[in-house]
Amino acid sequence: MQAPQEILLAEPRGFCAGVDRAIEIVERAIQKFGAPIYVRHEIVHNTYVVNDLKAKGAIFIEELSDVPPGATLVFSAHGVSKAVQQEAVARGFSIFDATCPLVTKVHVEVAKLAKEGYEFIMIGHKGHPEVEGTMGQLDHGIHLVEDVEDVARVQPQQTEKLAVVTQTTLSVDDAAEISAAVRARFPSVREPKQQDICYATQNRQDAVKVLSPQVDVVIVVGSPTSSNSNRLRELAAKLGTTAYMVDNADELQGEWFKGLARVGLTAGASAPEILVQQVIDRIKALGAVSVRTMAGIEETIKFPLPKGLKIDAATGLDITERTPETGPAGH
Ligand code: 10E
Ligand code: SF4
Repeated sequence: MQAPQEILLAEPRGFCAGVDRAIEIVERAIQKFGAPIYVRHEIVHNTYVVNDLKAKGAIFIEELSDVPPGATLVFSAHGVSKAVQQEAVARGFSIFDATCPLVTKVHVEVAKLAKEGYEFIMIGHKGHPEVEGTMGQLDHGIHLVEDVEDVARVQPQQTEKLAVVTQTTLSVDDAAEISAAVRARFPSVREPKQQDICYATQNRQDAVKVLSPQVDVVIVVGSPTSSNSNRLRELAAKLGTTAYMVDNADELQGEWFKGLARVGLTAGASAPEILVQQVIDRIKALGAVSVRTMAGIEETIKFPLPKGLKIDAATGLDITERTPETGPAGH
């Protein structure tokens, strides 16, 4: 059987600005305040990232009752509900909020429209921490729909003031279909000016759309818990290309590549480039001879760090006061 000849790398792939920022927040908090730093939920859904931060002194917890008094606590990039935020403040932790600013933007929109009397339909995946965080911005009045069937079943109390919000990492195509069903059932529904699905999700899915028809198999680097990574694998499969998602190079199986001419490779927004390079090395060891990076959008977006963790680029010195914020920023 002929070995794979070429690896085609999707562009863009891997870390987004929100993930970069969230990891940097934990690393800087450890540097500045010393280990341990507590993190509510996996900072991002990636096994390598979480293990790396554990080794540096982070402790990941789900329940705030597992955080000792006086500790420093970081909220994960997926965001938290008002109840979690309030409990953390009440327990007196020093809090750094690593919620992606694009998730916070959705929270802010929900709070603003709720004040104007709106009820919400949220398109998202049940049980996902981002969905719990966004729905948890209000005590009531947000109805979750996961698919078109749910849209037919949803029962808002009124329909004059109804708005749609979404999880940021959905399949762009599925979300469009579900939004269309919402619009068909509730024609006056208010939709986000700019959709809630973020630039990184959109760009990585667009790249897979370009990549998939050019290759015989698509490998997505990402952890099983990562929603956006799962969507990339699903998308490639929907486009008719065999697709696998792997957490690391050890999960690759030689028979996936036997006799194939081209292997497509991408990575979810929470998957570090080091894992992509290890996957490339392994596929090369199986017989691939060359690597080519697709042409693609260059992402330049970068989010600022929270107060108390900013370091001057020129001097390396802390440029804000020493005390961490009491209460999360950006909410
Ligand atoms: O499961 P998700 O794709 O939401 O999260 P992730 O940690 O794999 O990637 C980063 C995306 C975030 C924080 C949600 N906007
Ligand atoms: Fe932010 Fe989008 Fe990255 Fe989520 S996937 S952390 S919303 S940039």
